[in-house]
Amino acid sequence: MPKVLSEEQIAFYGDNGYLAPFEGVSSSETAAMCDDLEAFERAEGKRASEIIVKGHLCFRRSYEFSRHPKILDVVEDLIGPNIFALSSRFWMKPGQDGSFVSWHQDSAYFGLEPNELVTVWLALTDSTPDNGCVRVIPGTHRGPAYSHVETYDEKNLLARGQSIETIDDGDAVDLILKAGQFSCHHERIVHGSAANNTDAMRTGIGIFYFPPHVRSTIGRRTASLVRGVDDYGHWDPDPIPKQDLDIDVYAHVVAAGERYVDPQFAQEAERQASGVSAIRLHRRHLLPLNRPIGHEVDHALPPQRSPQFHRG
Ligand SMILES: O=C(O)CCC(=O)C(=O)O
Repeated sequence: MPKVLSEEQIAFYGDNGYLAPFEGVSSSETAAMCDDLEAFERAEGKRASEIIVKGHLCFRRSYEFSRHPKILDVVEDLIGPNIFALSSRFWMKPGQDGSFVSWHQDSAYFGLEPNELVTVWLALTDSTPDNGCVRVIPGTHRGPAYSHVETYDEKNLLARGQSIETIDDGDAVDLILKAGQFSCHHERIVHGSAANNTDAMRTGIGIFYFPPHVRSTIGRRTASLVRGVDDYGHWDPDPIPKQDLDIDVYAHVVAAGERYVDPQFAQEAERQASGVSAIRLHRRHLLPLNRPIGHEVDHALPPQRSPQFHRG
């Protein structure tokens, strides 16, 4: 018996690979999270989107979001009562700067088997076609694992600019969300987003959930059990942040981010995900991003400092 979704919604997700919109967190919580991110950017001199993995462990508020009952109730109806959070990413798209996300499948890079992960994309600002909301191509989660080219395009927000070069996007659907609402999409659905043509930042957090029987195909890794029990033991526990930018937790996040962009790790993920139809690699150097920070905030961050993240 589903908790919050109707049988029709569950069937729609099975057929189409996405569902939206759902009411998630309040507008005061989304505004406070945006303030946290702006404070981080001001203090660190880099974008919060450079935290390419496990952003939910970096701030108390994002940690609470990752365990929010309204979010987990929907996820539970899609993948069952026992739920791990693998990772998360702040997706910040400044107004008029041309950033975009190319068509891709998350499954090509997550190194998971079977592919049952659900991404929750929680809007921290309104997310619309004008400011480059997430777009999905319905039903593609039931199709093939596509070949991805790694472009490392500076304007592509993906860690490697991974792109499906040829895809019919005539049926693409915009996932339009108000701040505080969220969408869900399947690990294998083809999705992306266009540039932000407004003057304001578009921000969301994508949180990646999977059931405990899912294994890592790229060695032992960590994840956070956010609901239920783990009867499989495939995953080691992530640390729990006691405060924003908790120094030990942050070091764990940095190490996981470095592993994520490590070429050997990446190649193994690609090999596992795509089998013999290898992903073509067009690698450039993995340089930290040195773009100017767009806006400033007044309040200070906790005193801890962080090591550098690679570019997300
Ligand atoms: O935020 C975006 O524009 C893209 C998000 C995305 O690719 C994802 O959540 O997997």
